[in-house]
Amino acid sequence: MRLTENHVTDENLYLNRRQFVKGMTATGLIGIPFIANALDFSKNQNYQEKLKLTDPEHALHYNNFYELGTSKEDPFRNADKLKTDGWQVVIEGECAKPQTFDMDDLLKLEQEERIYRFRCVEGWSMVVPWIGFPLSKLLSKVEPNSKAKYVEFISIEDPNLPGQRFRVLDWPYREGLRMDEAMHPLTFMATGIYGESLPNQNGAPIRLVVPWKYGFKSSKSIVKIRLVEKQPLSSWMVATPSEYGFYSNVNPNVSHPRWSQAKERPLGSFFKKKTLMFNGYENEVASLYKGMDLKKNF
Ligand SMILES: Nc1nc2c(c(=O)[nH]1)N[C@H]1C(S)=C(S)[C@@H](COP(=O)(O)O)O[C@H]1N2
Ligand SMILES: [Mo]
Repeated sequence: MRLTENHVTDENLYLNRRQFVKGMTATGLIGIPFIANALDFSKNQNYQEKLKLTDPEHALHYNNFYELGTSKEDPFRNADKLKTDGWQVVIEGECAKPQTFDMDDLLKLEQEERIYRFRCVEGWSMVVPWIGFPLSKLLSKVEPNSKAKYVEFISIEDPNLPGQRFRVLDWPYREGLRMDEAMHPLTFMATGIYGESLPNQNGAPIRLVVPWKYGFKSSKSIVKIRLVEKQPLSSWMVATPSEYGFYSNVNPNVSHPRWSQAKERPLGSFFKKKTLMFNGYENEVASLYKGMDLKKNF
């Protein structure tokens, strides 16, 4: 399965259907289950940029989560197929104190809210308030050693996930970051969104958010984090090597092989706007890539 431009333009179709569903709710025919548990968190004042937030109606129903299906509404529709009870995150590899964390342990870390821009490689974008903690806080608990040059993220694998019955990707979903990217203060582990626990379709119970990279780098439903010496291969690099490189930093000057990345359409808007270098986080992250050719190192 390869991404097509249909994925970019099918939102209108989806919107019409949502309007219909909304209408039915108003007449009391069906209810849309909304997200359940409130989280304890504080707003991190350093990340409260005054950006127009995406309507949750879009961010919670127009998703990419191929484990739950490849159409935009599949993850919401199949959300109950993802079982998050007893979830654990294993951290292993090049570190002094490999550990397995229960979700309770992770929720005991101080939870903060941050408003971030998010840009999918397909050309849509959103602005959402995530809740969670910086990945660096978690990684420092296992004490990475000097061989830990990269971090690999492994998502859930479960034969009951409808999307994993098909080999649209080499399961489980895998992504990676360089160690300095992983330890960057912007790199975030999200446990919630819009003030509530993450809904399944957005990657419950815990996902990565790397706001200066295309959305596919932000792995959902993570079960394992490995500290490794060599650059890991991501599922997308295996599936479509000509399209996806390891870095995948948002860059309006480097086109996707089949479309321009100069503009993006915020979910819920009919108009496109210019895409910003590093998705607007250039001041924070450009120094990570000093001396690198950003056209070659897509
Ligand atoms: N495990 C997993 N993580 C994933 C994906 C996926 O299919 N599986 N899709 C990625 C892509 S392409 C995007 S754009 C974002 C979408 O996140 P959202 O649905 O919360 O907006 O999740 C990313 N993380
Ligand atoms: Mo994406």
